[in-house]
Amino acid sequence: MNKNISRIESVIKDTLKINPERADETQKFIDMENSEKISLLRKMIRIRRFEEKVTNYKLDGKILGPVHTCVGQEAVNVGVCSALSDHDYIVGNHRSHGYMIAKGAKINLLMAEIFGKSTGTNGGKGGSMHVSDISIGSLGASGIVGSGLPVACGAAFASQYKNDGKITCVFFGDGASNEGTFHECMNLASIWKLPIIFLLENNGVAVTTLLKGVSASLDLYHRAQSYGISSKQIDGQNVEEVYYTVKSAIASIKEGKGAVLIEAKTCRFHEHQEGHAYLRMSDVGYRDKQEVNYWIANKDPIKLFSNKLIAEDIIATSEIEHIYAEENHNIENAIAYADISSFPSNEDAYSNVFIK
Ligand SMILES: Cc1ncc(C[n+]2csc(CCOP(=O)(O)OP(=O)(O)O)c2C)c(N)n1
Repeated sequence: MNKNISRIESVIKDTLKINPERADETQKFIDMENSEKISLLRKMIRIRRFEEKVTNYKLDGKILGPVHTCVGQEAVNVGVCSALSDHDYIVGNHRSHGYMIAKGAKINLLMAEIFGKSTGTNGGKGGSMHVSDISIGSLGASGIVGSGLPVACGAAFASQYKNDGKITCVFFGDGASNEGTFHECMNLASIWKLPIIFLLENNGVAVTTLLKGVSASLDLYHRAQSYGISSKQIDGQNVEEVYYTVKSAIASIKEGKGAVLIEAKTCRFHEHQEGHAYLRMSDVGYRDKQEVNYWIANKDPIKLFSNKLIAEDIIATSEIEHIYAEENHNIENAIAYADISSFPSNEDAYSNVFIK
């Protein structure tokens, strides 16, 4: 038992170890309105409730195809997308529901897409791993690990070429940072000084492979330095730190200093993939319940931010409960919308295949 506890403590210490000497970006942007702070909290709650519902429906067999949720990682989604402008671009990966919601996706359409319905953001032909919506600047998502990086470099190059002032942010995990595309794209973005943010969500695990088993260093932001890209490691469970760091990165890119890499240390509370029979933490043994319970008790970004806002007298507990009730209601509506929508028709198989 004691041996197990010390193993868990050491995993926790390793996984969330963040450079304590990092510069505090929050000092540069201390003017955030209270209403904006509450909005950050609301968006995280929206994502959490959305993902919990999706998990239940997947486990009930009502959603076809793989589903990866971002429960525990909401502060990264919300901090980043709230710092970006509406016209900026994002490129996701297999775990993209949260980025979409944080960037302003309509949850009815997103839910319908995950249910594979024709009313979805992608006509029901994408499903959970391929959600995108050009109207909110979400360029695409893909289940091929590391494949978003070159797409994002292309978008950033187009913005640079057209001088349209837009910034592209690409989200990827620690697993993707071991793909060749990561290194190729970092080099390209550096020599072309592309207006791009590489947002590395380091949750310490890729499916069941612990980072510490495959990487000589648990600090991945150092990798950017070898490509001449400025980089920073931050606490991905602190939504304000994420927000301010991205604001600072945007300012630096707008000054013409080129690409930035941000490594947000974070934790995934759920399984890699909801309901996958062979990847359960308990069966595979890469993680156990005690460890996950530790994350939930101590590193839940919503609890941490709620407590901070309450302590600063910015919001009352009753108001937070009200936000939960409203978001629950909207998500129930989204489920009802997805449920009554129809699946794509046979003819739809031929639509949106070629550009006319
Ligand atoms: C090129 C490629 N290799 C392997 C896989 C199988 N796979 C799916 S998700 C995943 C892990 C990705 O880990 P990470 O990038 O850290 O993202 P996370 O799942 O932690 O969010 C892997 C290996 C894949 N989909 N594509």
